[in-house]
Amino acid sequence: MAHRALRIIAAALVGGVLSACTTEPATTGTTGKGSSDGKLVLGFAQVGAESGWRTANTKSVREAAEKAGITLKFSDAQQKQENQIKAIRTFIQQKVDVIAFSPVVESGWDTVLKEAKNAGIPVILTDRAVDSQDTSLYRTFLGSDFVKEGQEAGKWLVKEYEGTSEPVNVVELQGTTGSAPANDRKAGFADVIKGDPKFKVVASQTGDFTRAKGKEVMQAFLKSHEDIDVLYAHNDDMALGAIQAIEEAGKKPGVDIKVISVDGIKDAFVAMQEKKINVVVECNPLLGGQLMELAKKVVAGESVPRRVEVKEGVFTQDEAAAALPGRQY
Ligand code: GYE
Repeated sequence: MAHRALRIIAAALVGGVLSACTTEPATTGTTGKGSSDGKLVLGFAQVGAESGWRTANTKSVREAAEKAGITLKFSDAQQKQENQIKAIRTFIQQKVDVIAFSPVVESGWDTVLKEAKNAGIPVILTDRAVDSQDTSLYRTFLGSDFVKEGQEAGKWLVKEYEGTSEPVNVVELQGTTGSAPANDRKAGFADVIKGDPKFKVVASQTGDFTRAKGKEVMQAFLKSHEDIDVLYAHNDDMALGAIQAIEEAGKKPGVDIKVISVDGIKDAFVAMQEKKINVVVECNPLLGGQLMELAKKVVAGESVPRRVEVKEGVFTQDEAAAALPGRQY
C-alpha cells in the first residue's frame, strides 16, 4: 500500500518535473487559427500605460510583432487585474495561438491560466511574474530580476554613505501594490541596507508607478518628515513626480534629498544631467524581439528556457550624460 502510494507520488513528481522542463507541441500545425491569413496570432494583455517604461514596452512589442509577421491582438488593462483576466478569456475564445501578458499583480491567476492550458494555448509571462505554485501554467518568463535591481539601489546607497555614522533617513515610493516589481524592489533594497542600522526607511507608500501619485505621496512625506535625506523610488515616473514636490517645498532634489530611481527612461537621464536624480538602476523594456522569438518557438512545440532575463546596468550622473544621446527609450 505504502509502496503503491510512493510510486504514485514519484510518478506524479516525474510528470510534474517533465512538464515543467519541456514544452508540449500544443498548437503545432494549427498556427493561425485566430486569423484568416495563416499568420501566427499573439494575444498580448498589457498592464496599462502608467509609465514611460510601459509606453516603451508597448511600442517595442507592437514593432517587433510587425517585423516578425505576427498578428498582434493587443489589450490595455488600465492597471486592473479584472480587465487582464477578461482580455485573456477573450483571447482563449478567439483561439489565438499564444498568449503573453504582463501580470499587474502577482497573485490570483491560477483559474484563468488553467483555462488557457485546458484550451491548449501556451502562455508567456512578460516582465512581471506570478506566484502560482503550478509552474506548468506558463511556458516561460521573459523579464528582469527585480530583486537584483533593488539590491543595486541599496548598494549605491551604502557606498554613498560609506564612512559616516550619522543616521540616514530614507523615504520609499513603492510601485503598484502586489506587483512583482514593487515586492521585489522593496525586498532587494531592504536586504542590502539592513546590515547598517544608520539607514532608516522612515516612510514607505505606493505611488502606483505614476508621476501624479509619486508627486502626491512625496508631498505628504515632506509634510510629515522634516529630515528626509534620500528618496528611493521604484520607478522613474514616481521619482520625477516627487522631484516636483521636493522643488515646490523649496528643497534641491539630488542635493538636499538624494534620489535613487529604477527604469532608465530618457526623462530620468535628463534629470540626472540636471543633477536632480543621483542614480538610476536600469530596467530594460525593449522585450519585443525576444518575445516574438519565444512565441514562435512555443507555438512550434520547441523547448524554451523557463526564464529569460534581459541585460541591464546601473547609471551614475556622469555615465548617464555619456549615454543620453544614444538612449532608445
Ligand atoms: O518599472 C514601471 C512600470 O513592470 C518593470 O512597471 C515594470 C514596471 C516598471 O510601470 O515603470
